[in-house]
Amino acid sequence: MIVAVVPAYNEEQEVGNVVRNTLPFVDRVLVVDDGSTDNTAQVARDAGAVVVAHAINRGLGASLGTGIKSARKIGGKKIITLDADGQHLAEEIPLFVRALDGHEVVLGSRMIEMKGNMPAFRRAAQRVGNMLTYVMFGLMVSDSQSGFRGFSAAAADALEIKTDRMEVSSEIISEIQKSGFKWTEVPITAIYTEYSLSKGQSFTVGIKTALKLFIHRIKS
Ligand SMILES: Nc1nc2c(ncn2[C@@H]2O[C@H](COP(=O)(O)OP(=O)(O)OP(=O)(O)O)[C@@H](O)[C@H]2O)c(=O)[nH]1
Ligand SMILES: [Mg+2]
Repeated sequence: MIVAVVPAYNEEQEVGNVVRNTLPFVDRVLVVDDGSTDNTAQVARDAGAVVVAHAINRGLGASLGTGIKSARKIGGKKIITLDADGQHLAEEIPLFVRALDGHEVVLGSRMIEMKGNMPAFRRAAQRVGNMLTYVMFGLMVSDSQSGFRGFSAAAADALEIKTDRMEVSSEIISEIQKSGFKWTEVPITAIYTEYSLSKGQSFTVGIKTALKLFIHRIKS
Protein backbone atom coordinates (compact mmCIF):
# COMPACT_ATOMS: atom_id res chain seq x y z
CA MET A 1 0.00 0.00 0.00
CA ILE A 2 1.23 3.51 -0.91
CA VAL A 3 0.30 6.20 1.60
CA ALA A 4 0.81 9.94 1.13
CA VAL A 5 1.43 11.91 4.34
CA VAL A 6 0.52 15.61 4.24
CA PRO A 7 1.40 17.75 7.29
CA ALA A 8 -0.96 20.71 7.41
CA TYR A 9 -1.22 23.82 9.57
CA ASN A 10 -4.00 26.28 8.62
CA GLU A 11 -4.09 25.19 4.97
CA GLU A 12 -7.86 25.19 4.37
CA GLN A 13 -7.32 27.11 1.12
CA GLU A 14 -5.09 24.54 -0.58
CA VAL A 15 -5.28 21.21 1.27
CA GLY A 16 -8.45 20.07 -0.54
CA ASN A 17 -6.76 20.45 -3.95
CA VAL A 18 -3.62 18.69 -2.69
CA VAL A 19 -5.69 15.72 -1.46
CA ARG A 20 -7.76 15.48 -4.67
CA ASN A 21 -4.65 15.74 -6.87
CA THR A 22 -2.78 13.15 -4.81
CA LEU A 23 -5.47 10.42 -4.49
CA PRO A 24 -5.04 9.10 -8.08
CA PHE A 25 -1.35 8.27 -7.39
CA VAL A 26 -1.65 6.53 -3.98
CA ASP A 27 -3.90 4.17 -2.00
CA ARG A 28 -4.49 6.56 0.92
CA VAL A 29 -3.88 10.22 1.68
CA LEU A 30 -3.24 10.85 5.38
CA VAL A 31 -3.44 14.50 6.42
CA VAL A 32 -1.95 15.48 9.78
CA ASP A 33 -3.93 18.48 11.02
CA ASP A 34 -1.36 20.18 13.23
CA GLY A 35 -3.68 22.05 15.56
CA SER A 36 -5.10 24.25 12.79
CA THR A 37 -7.54 27.00 13.82
CA ASP A 38 -9.24 27.01 10.41
CA ASN A 39 -11.20 24.26 8.56
CA THR A 40 -8.14 22.32 7.38
CA ALA A 41 -9.35 19.00 8.88
CA GLN A 42 -12.90 19.17 7.46
CA VAL A 43 -11.73 20.32 4.02
CA ALA A 44 -9.21 17.45 3.93
CA ARG A 45 -11.80 14.89 5.05
CA ASP A 46 -14.35 16.14 2.47
CA ALA A 47 -11.68 15.75 -0.21
CA GLY A 48 -11.21 12.08 0.74
CA ALA A 49 -8.29 12.10 3.16
CA VAL A 50 -7.82 10.16 6.37
CA VAL A 51 -7.21 12.89 8.98
CA VAL A 52 -5.11 12.55 12.13
CA ALA A 53 -5.18 15.64 14.34
CA HIS A 54 -2.94 17.24 16.95
CA ALA A 55 -4.99 18.97 19.68
CA ILE A 56 -2.49 21.86 19.62
CA ASN A 57 0.02 23.15 17.06
CA ARG A 58 3.21 21.14 17.54
CA GLY A 59 5.19 21.83 14.36
CA LEU A 60 6.29 20.18 11.12
CA GLY A 61 8.61 17.70 12.85
CA ALA A 62 5.92 16.45 15.21
CA SER A 63 3.47 16.30 12.28
CA LEU A 64 5.79 14.18 10.15
CA GLY A 65 6.48 11.90 13.11
CA THR A 66 2.76 11.39 13.72
CA GLY A 67 2.01 11.02 10.01
CA ILE A 68 4.71 8.48 9.17
CA LYS A 69 3.89 6.28 12.20
CA SER A 70 0.14 6.48 11.43
CA ALA A 71 0.79 5.60 7.79
CA ARG A 72 2.60 2.44 8.93
CA LYS A 73 -0.31 1.61 11.25
CA ILE A 74 -2.79 1.66 8.34
CA GLY A 75 -0.51 -0.66 6.34
CA GLY A 76 1.66 1.80 4.40
CA LYS A 77 4.62 0.03 2.75
CA LYS A 78 5.72 3.03 0.68
CA ILE A 79 5.24 6.42 2.35
CA ILE A 80 5.42 9.69 0.40
CA THR A 81 5.44 13.01 2.27
CA LEU A 82 4.39 16.26 0.54
CA ASP A 83 3.36 19.71 1.69
CA ALA A 84 -0.23 20.94 2.01
CA ASP A 85 0.32 24.36 0.41
CA GLY A 86 0.49 23.24 -3.22
CA GLN A 87 4.30 23.49 -3.56
CA HIS A 88 4.62 19.88 -4.77
CA LEU A 89 3.16 18.26 -7.92
CA ALA A 90 1.25 15.03 -7.16
CA GLU A 91 1.99 13.75 -10.66
CA GLU A 92 5.65 13.43 -9.60
CA ILE A 93 4.74 10.85 -6.91
CA PRO A 94 5.42 7.91 -9.30
CA LEU A 95 9.09 9.02 -9.41
CA PHE A 96 9.30 8.27 -5.67
CA VAL A 97 7.30 5.05 -5.87
CA ARG A 98 9.65 3.67 -8.55
CA ALA A 99 12.83 4.80 -6.79
CA LEU A 100 11.65 3.11 -3.55
CA ASP A 101 12.00 -0.24 -5.34
CA GLY A 102 15.78 0.10 -4.96
CA HIS A 103 16.18 2.55 -2.10
CA GLU A 104 15.02 3.08 1.52
CA VAL A 105 14.78 6.87 1.26
CA VAL A 106 14.07 9.09 -1.75
CA LEU A 107 14.60 12.86 -1.51
CA GLY A 108 12.78 15.15 -3.92
CA SER A 109 15.22 17.84 -5.02
CA ARG A 110 14.19 21.26 -6.33
CA MET A 111 17.86 22.02 -7.03
CA ILE A 112 18.72 19.35 -9.65
CA GLU A 113 16.71 20.63 -12.64
CA MET A 114 15.47 23.93 -11.10
CA LYS A 115 11.95 23.19 -12.38
CA GLY A 116 9.17 25.56 -11.30
CA ASN A 117 9.36 29.10 -9.93
CA MET A 118 11.27 29.04 -6.64
CA PRO A 119 12.36 32.65 -5.93
CA ALA A 120 16.12 33.31 -6.00
CA PHE A 121 16.24 34.26 -2.29
CA ARG A 122 14.68 30.89 -1.44
CA ARG A 123 17.24 29.08 -3.58
CA ALA A 124 20.01 30.89 -1.71
CA ALA A 125 18.42 29.95 1.63
CA GLN A 126 18.25 26.29 0.52
CA ARG A 127 21.96 26.31 -0.33
CA VAL A 128 22.77 27.68 3.13
CA GLY A 129 20.53 24.99 4.64
CA ASN A 130 22.38 22.29 2.66
CA MET A 131 25.78 23.57 3.78
CA LEU A 132 24.75 23.82 7.45
CA THR A 133 23.27 20.32 7.31
CA TYR A 134 26.50 18.99 5.79
CA VAL A 135 28.71 20.73 8.36
CA MET A 136 26.58 19.45 11.26
CA PHE A 137 25.73 15.93 10.09
CA GLY A 138 28.33 15.06 7.43
CA LEU A 139 26.01 14.27 4.51
CA MET A 140 25.77 16.55 1.47
CA VAL A 141 22.46 16.45 -0.43
CA SER A 142 21.18 18.87 -3.06
CA ASP A 143 17.94 19.85 -1.25
CA SER A 144 18.02 19.07 2.50
CA GLN A 145 14.93 21.17 3.28
CA SER A 146 12.60 19.63 0.70
CA GLY A 147 9.27 18.35 2.08
CA PHE A 148 8.73 15.89 -0.81
CA ARG A 149 10.24 12.56 0.31
CA GLY A 150 9.70 8.81 0.04
CA PHE A 151 10.32 6.19 2.74
CA SER A 152 10.26 2.42 2.65
CA ALA A 153 8.56 0.55 5.50
CA ALA A 154 11.99 -0.26 7.02
CA ALA A 155 13.12 3.36 6.88
CA ALA A 156 9.78 4.61 8.27
CA ASP A 157 10.05 2.18 11.20
CA ALA A 158 13.68 3.04 11.93
CA LEU A 159 13.23 6.81 11.65
CA GLU A 160 13.33 8.50 15.05
CA ILE A 161 12.14 12.09 14.70
CA LYS A 162 13.06 13.99 17.87
CA THR A 163 12.75 17.59 16.71
CA ASP A 164 9.29 19.21 16.64
CA ARG A 165 9.59 22.13 14.27
CA MET A 166 11.41 23.02 10.99
CA GLU A 167 14.69 21.40 12.17
CA VAL A 168 13.15 18.07 11.14
CA SER A 169 14.33 18.38 7.53
CA SER A 170 18.00 18.39 8.50
CA GLU A 171 17.32 15.82 11.23
CA ILE A 172 16.03 13.41 8.56
CA ILE A 173 19.33 13.88 6.67
CA SER A 174 21.22 13.07 9.89
CA GLU A 175 19.07 9.95 10.33
CA ILE A 176 19.97 8.81 6.80
CA GLN A 177 23.66 9.37 7.61
CA LYS A 178 23.45 7.49 10.92
CA SER A 179 21.32 4.61 9.63
CA GLY A 180 23.23 3.90 6.41
CA PHE A 181 19.90 3.77 4.54
CA LYS A 182 20.30 3.40 0.75
CA TRP A 183 19.05 6.76 -0.48
CA THR A 184 18.68 8.68 -3.73
CA GLU A 185 17.34 11.97 -5.10
CA VAL A 186 14.76 12.63 -7.81
CA PRO A 187 14.27 16.00 -9.57
CA ILE A 188 11.02 17.71 -8.60
CA THR A 189 9.17 20.89 -9.53
CA ALA A 190 8.67 23.64 -6.91
CA ILE A 191 5.48 25.67 -7.26
CA TYR A 192 5.46 28.94 -5.37
CA THR A 193 2.28 31.02 -5.26
CA GLU A 194 1.39 34.31 -3.62
CA TYR A 195 -0.41 32.15 -1.04
CA SER A 196 2.54 29.83 -0.17
CA LEU A 197 5.02 32.72 -0.18
CA SER A 198 2.79 34.76 2.12
CA LYS A 199 2.77 32.03 4.78
CA GLY A 200 6.15 30.35 4.07
CA GLN A 201 9.29 30.42 6.18
CA SER A 202 10.90 33.76 7.10
CA PHE A 203 14.62 34.49 7.50
CA THR A 204 14.18 34.65 11.30
CA VAL A 205 12.66 31.18 11.36
CA GLY A 206 15.68 30.03 9.36
CA ILE A 207 18.12 31.43 11.94
CA LYS A 208 16.11 29.97 14.86
CA THR A 209 16.00 26.61 13.09
CA ALA A 210 19.79 26.63 12.59
CA LEU A 211 20.38 27.43 16.27
CA LYS A 212 18.01 24.68 17.44
CA LEU A 213 19.71 22.23 15.06
CA PHE A 214 23.09 23.12 16.51
CA ILE A 215 21.80 22.40 20.03
CA HIS A 216 20.22 19.14 18.78
CA ARG A 217 23.57 18.20 17.22
CA ILE A 218 25.48 18.86 20.44
CA LYS A 219 23.00 16.85 22.48
CA SER A 220 22.81 13.84 20.08
N1 LIG B 1 4.68 26.81 9.05
C1 LIG B 1 4.23 25.69 9.61
N2 LIG B 1 3.90 24.68 8.77
C2 LIG B 1 3.47 23.56 9.35
C3 LIG B 1 3.32 23.41 10.77
N3 LIG B 1 2.86 22.20 11.01
C4 LIG B 1 2.70 21.62 9.80
N4 LIG B 1 3.06 22.44 8.80
C5 LIG B 1 3.04 22.14 7.37
O1 LIG B 1 4.39 21.94 6.94
C6 LIG B 1 4.49 22.16 5.53
C7 LIG B 1 5.68 23.08 5.24
O2 LIG B 1 5.46 24.31 5.82
P1 LIG B 1 5.74 25.68 5.05
O3 LIG B 1 5.33 26.76 5.98
O4 LIG B 1 5.12 25.63 3.73
O5 LIG B 1 7.32 25.66 4.99
P2 LIG B 1 8.28 25.51 3.76
O6 LIG B 1 7.64 24.83 2.66
O7 LIG B 1 9.52 24.94 4.31
O8 LIG B 1 8.62 26.90 3.39
P3 LIG B 1 8.35 27.54 2.02
O9 LIG B 1 9.41 27.04 1.15
O10 LIG B 1 8.41 28.94 2.38
O11 LIG B 1 6.99 27.11 1.60
C8 LIG B 1 3.15 22.76 5.10
O12 LIG B 1 2.35 21.75 4.55
C9 LIG B 1 2.55 23.23 6.43
O13 LIG B 1 1.16 23.27 6.42
C10 LIG B 1 3.66 24.50 11.62
O14 LIG B 1 3.56 24.44 12.84
N5 LIG B 1 4.11 25.62 11.01
MG1 LIG C 1 5.67 25.71 1.75
